Amino acid sequence: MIGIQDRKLVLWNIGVAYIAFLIGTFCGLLQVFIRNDALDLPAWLDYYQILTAHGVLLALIYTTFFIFAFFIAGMSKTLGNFGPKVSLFAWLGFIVTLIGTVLATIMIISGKASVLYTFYAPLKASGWYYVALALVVIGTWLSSFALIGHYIAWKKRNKGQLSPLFAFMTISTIILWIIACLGVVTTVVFQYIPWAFGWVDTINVELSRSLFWYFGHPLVYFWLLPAYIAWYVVIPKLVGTKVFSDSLARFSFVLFILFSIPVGFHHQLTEPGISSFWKFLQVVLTFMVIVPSLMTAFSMFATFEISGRKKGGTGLFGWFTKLPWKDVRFTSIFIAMAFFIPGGAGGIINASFQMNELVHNTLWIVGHFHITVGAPVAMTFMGITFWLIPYLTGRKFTKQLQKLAFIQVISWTIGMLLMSTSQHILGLLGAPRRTAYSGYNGHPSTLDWFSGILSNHVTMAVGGTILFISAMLLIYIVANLLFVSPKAKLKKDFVEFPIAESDTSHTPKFLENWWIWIGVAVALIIMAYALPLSDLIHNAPGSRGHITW
Ligand code: HAS
Repeated sequence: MIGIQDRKLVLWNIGVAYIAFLIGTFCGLLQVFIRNDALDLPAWLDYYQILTAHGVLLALIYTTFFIFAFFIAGMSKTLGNFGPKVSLFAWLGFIVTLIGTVLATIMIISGKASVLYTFYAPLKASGWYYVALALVVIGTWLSSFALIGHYIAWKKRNKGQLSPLFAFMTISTIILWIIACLGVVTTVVFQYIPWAFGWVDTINVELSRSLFWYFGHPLVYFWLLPAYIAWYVVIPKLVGTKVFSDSLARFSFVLFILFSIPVGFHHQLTEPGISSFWKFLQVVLTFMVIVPSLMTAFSMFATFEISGRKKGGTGLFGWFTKLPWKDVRFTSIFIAMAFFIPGGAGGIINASFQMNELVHNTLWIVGHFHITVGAPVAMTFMGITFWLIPYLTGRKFTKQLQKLAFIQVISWTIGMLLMSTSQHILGLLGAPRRTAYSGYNGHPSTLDWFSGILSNHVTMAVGGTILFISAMLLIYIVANLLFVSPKAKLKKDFVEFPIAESDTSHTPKFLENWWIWIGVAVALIIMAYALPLSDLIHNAPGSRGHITW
């Protein structure tokens, strides 16, 4: 069991994560009804306010607090309890991130920041909103430094040894995060804040977007990699086997450090001001960042097959039936993985230069991110929640709660399938994203888009409603695991922190030489970004701010 101080910190992070989840999913529910014309909002509240709150609270805040909860718990479990300095930094990080979150939420709710979670200029929010975003990033950096400090202390005590897989993966994700944040910090501090407070008149829009996406794409891997940690480290334990290959697992994370950053232009393929050459180069690098996900898929299938065969599964697929389907911690994550097959394929379509023309800025993209961050990542976090909270509180994950957890996971699956399928189809037909207005004044060809069995706003609304009910069930389970469920007394009732054995005897030591990977990553970033960014700095025009709401 990890120490009481570390446990408290993890529980606070989880608590804030689920408060953000509660408000964020409620905003999601409102949104599908507004798009369906089934709800009129009061005058002080509008669609873009709700959309911003939904995106920020779920995609940025829920994920960030949950991820740090998982990291802190795992690092404390695998490397030992935090020392006083590490604890101090981690608490400071938590508090600063929380202050940023509260300030950002106040700005959004008071109608001063309806700029969506990508806060594209020249839409202009209150300067305090950008200050809040900067605080969130600084807070995560403080927490990151705490974890790096803890890791360095362990390395000093264990000279020449490879760190445990969980710690290695956490540090890889943190390296990725720190390098990625440089882009958003630069644009927020040097462009948005001076512009929003009126110290300068205009903002270089294309530069700000490019710096945002320098950060925005690795951001999606900051969400995904903690889920992958659970897939690599927790899942083998739940299915009763070892990590399939320690070197493969570490190498896949190294590839994410290298290739997840110099690819941001694939979000800007339709934008003027960046030449096709640089877009093409970054599309090629995007195809490189698909490789570690394919390695992960391979590793997962191997893990399942080895485990199933060990339990007597025969024939080509006999092992499949031997997986622990009755264990909701496993089933939730398995469904998460299954979602990532179409989710990842959709990503490959988005990244394919020409096909991007068809899907960009349509509901297809909204479908894509719901079956990447909204299912593979979120459902893995749910699977983690079911054991992490009772592990920390010492409460029982009772049979009744397990049943509820199954209902929750299945309903999330159904809701997400309905909503995201509808979004994908509508997007292919041409329905736009980032807008409340989607009827084109009742033009016949537009009305036609919404007449399919799956491709209509009602399906989306039904899906959204099921998702909301599922989210409320999850909140009920979380509250029970935190405060209500009886304390475990017998050994069998204590919930464990599942960490699988990982054989490091064949793992090359250079995989943990971070300077090599940071060096290669920086070289790739310079290659992909130096010239186009310099061109934008010198040639892209500035724009005054617009407040359209
Ligand atoms: Fe993406 C847009 C390309 C992955 C999230 N993406 C977005 C946006 C978000 C997002 C939020 O190239 C919208 C941003 C905005 O607001 O404008 N994405 C990709 C590519 C990948 C990818 C190439 N995206 C993600 C992940 C996300 C995420 C992960 C969140 C966590 N995405 C794009 C592009 C755009 C984009 C363009 C811009 C589009 C535009 O025009 O605006 C790749 O990383 C995907 C690789 C994944 C795979 C899948 C591997 C499968 C695995 C599962 C194995 C399953 C098992 C279970 C073992 C190749 C690992 C077996 C089960 C059985 C049932 C058999």
